[in-house]
Amino acid sequence: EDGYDLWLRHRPLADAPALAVEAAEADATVRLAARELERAAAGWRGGAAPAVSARALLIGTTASPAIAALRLPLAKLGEDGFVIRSASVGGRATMVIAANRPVGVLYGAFALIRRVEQGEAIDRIAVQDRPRVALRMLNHWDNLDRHVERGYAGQSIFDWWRLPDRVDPRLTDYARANASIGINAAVLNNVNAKADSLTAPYLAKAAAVADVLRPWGIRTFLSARFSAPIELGGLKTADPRDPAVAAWWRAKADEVWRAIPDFGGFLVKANSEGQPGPRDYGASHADGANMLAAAVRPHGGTVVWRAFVYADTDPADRAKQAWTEFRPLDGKFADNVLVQVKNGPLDFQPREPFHPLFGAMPKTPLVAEFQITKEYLGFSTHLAYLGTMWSEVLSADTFAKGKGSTVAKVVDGSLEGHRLTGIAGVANIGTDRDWSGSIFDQANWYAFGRLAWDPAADPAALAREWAAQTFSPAVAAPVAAMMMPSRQAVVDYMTPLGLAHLMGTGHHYGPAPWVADLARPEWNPVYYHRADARGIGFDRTRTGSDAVAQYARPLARRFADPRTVGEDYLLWFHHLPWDYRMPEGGTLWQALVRRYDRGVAAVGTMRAQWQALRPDIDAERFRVVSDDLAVQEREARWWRDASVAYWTSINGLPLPAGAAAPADTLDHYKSLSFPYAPGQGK
Ligand code: BDP
Repeated sequence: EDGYDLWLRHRPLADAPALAVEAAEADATVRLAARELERAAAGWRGGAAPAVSARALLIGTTASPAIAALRLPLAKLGEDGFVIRSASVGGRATMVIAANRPVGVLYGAFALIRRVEQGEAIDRIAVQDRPRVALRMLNHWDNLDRHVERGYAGQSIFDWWRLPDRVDPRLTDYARANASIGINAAVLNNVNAKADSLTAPYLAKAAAVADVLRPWGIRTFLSARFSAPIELGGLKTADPRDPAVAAWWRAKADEVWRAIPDFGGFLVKANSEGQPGPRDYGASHADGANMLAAAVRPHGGTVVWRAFVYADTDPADRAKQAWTEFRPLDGKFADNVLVQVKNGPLDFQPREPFHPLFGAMPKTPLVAEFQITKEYLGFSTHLAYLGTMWSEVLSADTFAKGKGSTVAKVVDGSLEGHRLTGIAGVANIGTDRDWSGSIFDQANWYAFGRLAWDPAADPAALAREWAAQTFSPAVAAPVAAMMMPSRQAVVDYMTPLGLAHLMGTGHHYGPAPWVADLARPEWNPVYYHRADARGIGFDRTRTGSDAVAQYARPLARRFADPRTVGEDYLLWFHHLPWDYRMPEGGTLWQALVRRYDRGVAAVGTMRAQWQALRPDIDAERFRVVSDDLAVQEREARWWRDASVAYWTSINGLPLPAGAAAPADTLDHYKSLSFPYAPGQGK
């Protein structure tokens, strides 16, 4: 049990249902669905011979007469939805999985398997389901040399060097795992893109990957480097308004679609962190996106344009820059452009308020971008279930069109009636046997797919669902009980009460709130916490950067008052004196130290909970998780001690009564360096 099988383990079940699967048509994807059902059923029987009286299971699309004749309510279930129910077929009681398209049948097959493995009786299963979001997309930050930026699970699974001649069978397992949770798009290369990925040899390689993904309902996308016309085409400019540039991209798009006929489109990071973009020529992000959109339009392609930018518009507050730059562009994007917005205004911190662009660009479909890989939450060593974090963002109310205008409704298009919709997750997948660098990081891949399918899904239910399949139904509840508070624990021991961006320079590993010497002010942790002898926190009210004004009125008012903002975003929006009185009693300083201690204690609790599960978990996975939890506890303490030592050096205050002194000196914590920490950009 090294974790390779993910949540698709299909272990023996008591009362295992025997299935006689019949595919109603010869389609490749429907055949895959049949094979998945047979494979699962064989696993449930645990090698026992197939039962003589197996349950009939008919699967297929409305294109087959057998399914069409059943007249199932598929009209409203769209391209990817499905129905599972019992019916009488030729006078015989039969389970049916039916859909409008083959991929819906595949999703139905995985849904049936998922339910059986959670203990549902197969003949009680009756489901109608459809995804709420059209593009459910992984973004791989994988470089062509297989280094994965912010990757903590080994090398890239895309072996560009050996492709297209050698196609790793692992890619099939990757596609299958994605399909099992509804993911239907993958961007194969890093947003910090090389133009090389658009050359003919690399397109042939990408085409070989696309061939593997296709039958599993996954479309291939590539990140495009905006200056490729210069680097590959020998043009003098990449100015989107230059007709030669537009012509180059049109020809390139034609070439890409010749290589990959169902290619999805381009993801673009422009004018951000050194990447080229339209702003280099005085053109806007809309000019750039629309030029590309015109190139891909004849092929039905999509441009996903990222809003993660740094701009000089708001030098006083980096968190304001994307809104200032993009909001005026609402209504200016072509209708095959999606703008991709990170969940928060800064950068995938353990906690941020939702990005103020959600709800602020009603005419533009916005993709929510989440980071599955844990760049800022302890890499793949710390156990942090992110389903709760993403759900917190998706259920946040933007108040854009009054109460109930949640981020989920912005993203699924229902608030403004957009049909082109998407959710993207920065993948945590690599060549490690367990795919994600740890067993529990698989849960984040899983929860991402399931939340992209249904942004209103309950993260606790998803945790139980994952645990039942990954371990066993018997431990689903206690494993989920470990997962649910785990992300708050990370917030508490790293960046409590709304603090952010206090990690070590470059690699983002470990605490470094003291860093103040980096070239750009907004790279420095001190820029974010602004602690001095009197207080701590970033004033984003009118007396400060006024970032609160980027939110809808009722929210802006709530955020602007330290008494109503709530503790989660307290120091995100406010600079407060150390002796500020907290609603819980005592001072801000006392509350801060209490949060650090609470975070460390929560990891101790997780360790104890895991130990109690020893009899129910296989030895191999039990041990690796135990080892990682020990590291996490040590590192949580390090975060707490280093942070407390630093804050006391600034505020000169004694430790609150009962709080332990840091184990080491501030100088010691400052002296630590990690030149070989994994996943760094390069
Ligand atoms: C930051 C990462 C950096 C990415 C960037 C992005 O540190 O490696 O390139 O986001 O999203 O969080 O483009």
